[in-house]
Amino acid sequence: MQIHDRRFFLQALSLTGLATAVPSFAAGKIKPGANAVLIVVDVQNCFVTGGTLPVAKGEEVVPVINKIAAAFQNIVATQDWHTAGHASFASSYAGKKPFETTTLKYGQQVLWPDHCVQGTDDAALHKDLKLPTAQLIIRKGYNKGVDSYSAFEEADRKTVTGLAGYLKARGIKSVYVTGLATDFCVAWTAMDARKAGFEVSVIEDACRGIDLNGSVAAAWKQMSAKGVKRIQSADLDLA
Ligand code: VGL
Ligand code: ZN
Repeated sequence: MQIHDRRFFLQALSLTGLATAVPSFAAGKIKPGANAVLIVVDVQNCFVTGGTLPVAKGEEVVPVINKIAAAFQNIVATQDWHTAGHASFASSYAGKKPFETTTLKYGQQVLWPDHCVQGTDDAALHKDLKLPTAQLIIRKGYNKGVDSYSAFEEADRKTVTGLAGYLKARGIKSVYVTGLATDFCVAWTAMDARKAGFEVSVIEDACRGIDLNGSVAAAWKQMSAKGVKRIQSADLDLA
């Protein structure tokens, strides 16, 4: 039977409601190869329930990412890794409250509760995250005066983390981004990966957002304008 015929056959079956009895052929699913990397962004205690900057339902990404990870030969995790008294903390400024903004040398900065301070349990990766094959952990946001949502470059848009060079040196062409938070570190990482010349997909159900004044919708719009693909974990061939 030709592929074409098989598809027609499956369609016909689904019309009769019989398709559930037929095993999936994973037709058209994405199989990440040796030149693909999974980036797991900031799945840390600080960003889940009980953390210092909890993302609503942030912990729900953990089982999804654990499942996806099996399909990747290359995995990089990131950790938000701030100094105490960091410039992105509202507590560093008299009269400022979390989620207000300020202007720093490099531009607008959202001010956050103190979070992900280096070496604290709050900054540790979530205990249920299972990435035994991860090859690199990139820590970011460790320069006291500069934030870094992106795993590629800091908010001054000058200081790089080295991740682009690492991925290129290893022959990586496609980047799949997951983790927390959709509208900040995931989106900035995905857009910077595009800027660095990679093919980029964000796996939506493996991410959760903070959503300040519609920032999740805005982030998807910006990502899409930059050629970032929006996919679901079900689009991957996890066989
Ligand atoms: C993040 C706000 C502040 C993130 C990190 O991981 O998305 N958001 N620091
Ligand atoms: Zn941070």
